[in-house]
Amino acid sequence: MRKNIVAGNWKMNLDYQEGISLFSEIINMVRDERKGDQIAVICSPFIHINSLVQLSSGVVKIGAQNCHQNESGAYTGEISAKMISSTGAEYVIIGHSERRQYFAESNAVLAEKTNIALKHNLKPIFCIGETLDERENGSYFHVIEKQLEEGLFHLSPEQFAHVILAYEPVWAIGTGLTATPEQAQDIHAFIRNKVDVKYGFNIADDTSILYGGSCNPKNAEELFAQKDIDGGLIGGASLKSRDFVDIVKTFN
Ligand code: 3PY
Repeated sequence: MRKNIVAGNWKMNLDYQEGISLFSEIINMVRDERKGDQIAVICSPFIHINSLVQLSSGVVKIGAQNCHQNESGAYTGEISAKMISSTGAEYVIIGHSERRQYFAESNAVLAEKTNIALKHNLKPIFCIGETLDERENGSYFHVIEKQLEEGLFHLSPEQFAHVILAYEPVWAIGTGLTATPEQAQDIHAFIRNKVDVKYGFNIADDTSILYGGSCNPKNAEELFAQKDIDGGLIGGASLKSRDFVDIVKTFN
């Protein structure tokens, strides 16, 4: 069954105390106000993860924002999927456009990160999306297809069934610009169709495809009302408890 998911991406924000305090607000509000069976996830910096898992009592799920592609070893400063999983976290964002852009993460590396995340029972939230240039020169369908084929389509159907997709147009990240609901639906339908061709109708129909890119309480309702949009990956608005929980409640 396809799930509605709202995942916050705190990025590199909030020191330890600030993170705990924001999460405590979020969890109380989600507990009191959520009515449906939508899933709320917070993907925090690594330093918070263990404490958030302890506080969450499963009401809000916890994820990381990245993992290394190797099992373990001499990679100073890196964090492995096994380490993340050992805290009780259940999700990991893979291939956010900021990682692709600032850390030169290629589709090939992201494919390896996906493999190791799945091996350690983390659900990848795999991000795809085009830049402004690619949107303007009309190559965006091709770019997204390539990201899917090179990053994910080596997976078996059983593995792919654990993947959550997030369409994040790069031109809408942190810019205040948002894809219109029609633009987003167009791409989400295209993505679901590619998954259908590769893995068949049932897996495609069950895959949650989230929209990300300046999603906020004002635009979430219209975006999430689209047939192929199953929730959001939320940047700035996840740093405000009221805004984040209002987005979660869009599915009430
Ligand atoms: C944004 O909304 O800015 C995001 O990058 C969400 O991941």
